[in-house]
Amino acid sequence: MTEEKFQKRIDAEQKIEPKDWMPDAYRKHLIRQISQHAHSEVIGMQPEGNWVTRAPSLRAKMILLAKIQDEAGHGLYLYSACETLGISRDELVQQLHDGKAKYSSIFNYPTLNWADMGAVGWLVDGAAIVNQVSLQRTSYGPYSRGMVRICKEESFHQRQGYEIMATMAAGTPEQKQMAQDALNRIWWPSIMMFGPHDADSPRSGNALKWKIKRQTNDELRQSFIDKTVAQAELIGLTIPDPDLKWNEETGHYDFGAMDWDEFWRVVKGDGPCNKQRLDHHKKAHKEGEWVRNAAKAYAKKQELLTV
Ligand code: BYC
Repeated sequence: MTEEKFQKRIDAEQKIEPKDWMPDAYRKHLIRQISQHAHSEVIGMQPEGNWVTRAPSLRAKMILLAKIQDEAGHGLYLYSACETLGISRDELVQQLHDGKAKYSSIFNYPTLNWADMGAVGWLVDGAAIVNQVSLQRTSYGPYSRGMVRICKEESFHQRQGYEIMATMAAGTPEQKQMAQDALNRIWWPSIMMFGPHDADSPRSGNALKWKIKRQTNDELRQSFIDKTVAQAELIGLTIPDPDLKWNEETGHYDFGAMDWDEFWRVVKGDGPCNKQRLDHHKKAHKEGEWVRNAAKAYAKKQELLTV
């Protein structure tokens, strides 16, 4: 098949499946994006795992644990989708450990107190949903199907966070202040999750042409901001952006400038927790080696028993 025919299939909204012919650049683009997405799900367990033992009630602890387990599951769906493109899980993890594969910038910020669990669920999962709802229509079949399943779970995560924020905002003045402080710290990093502005996004051209991405970084960021402002107002919290203003003409909120120096510093490895996150992943991966070996040995035994 030629690239022209491939593009015709994309333009006709046909899904591309693992055994279909695809240009090498399409395959590579997907491996990069899906693996970054998978690594984000798994590294994203760390800032939340930090608060499991200090959750303020048994109910809160159970919900947080379930959420973190869901993130591990999302990582697994995504690694599996990525493996259908002809790369192994081992290679993907190695790329993460060697610093060759990225993961979302947001997870390089610390979670300092319980209110941060609220802000992460509300804003980080909220931003992730906006992106992932759009990715449900991505052109690669296994990625698209993974997204459908992930989105169903992610909407519970967003509510878990919003419930924490609403409860704290309606609590004592100190609790409300903690919720506001978490919003102040996590707001800007969460809107940076959508990536650079469209004009500075080198990957967007091909991603949109191949319908891997269905909307641009700026379109998705705007949609998230438009949805989230009213949610903050409802619980009496203030988005920390003095330039945030409803624009009658465009029908969207205008918002202030993001600190792109900070964004690129974090993306390139120099955020507050980059080293900690990666070191922890390497340690956990090494310590889990015996579990992987045992699982492989068990699978092998079952295979021998069935022949
Ligand atoms: N962080 O040309 P661009 C979650 C990189 S986890 C780090 O716009 P693209 C969750 C980008 O990779 C949410 N790096 O790229 C889990 C590229 O570098 P390379 C994760 C970023 O791919 C637990 C360069 O900057 N979601 O849901 O068109 C708990 C230029 O960017 C970031 C996904 O991964 C960033 N924020 O657009 C709670 C969704 N932004 O690779 C929640 C899938 C940009 O050329 N991914 N870069 O060296 C995407 O939708 C797109 O890949 C992005 C970036 C919008 C992230």
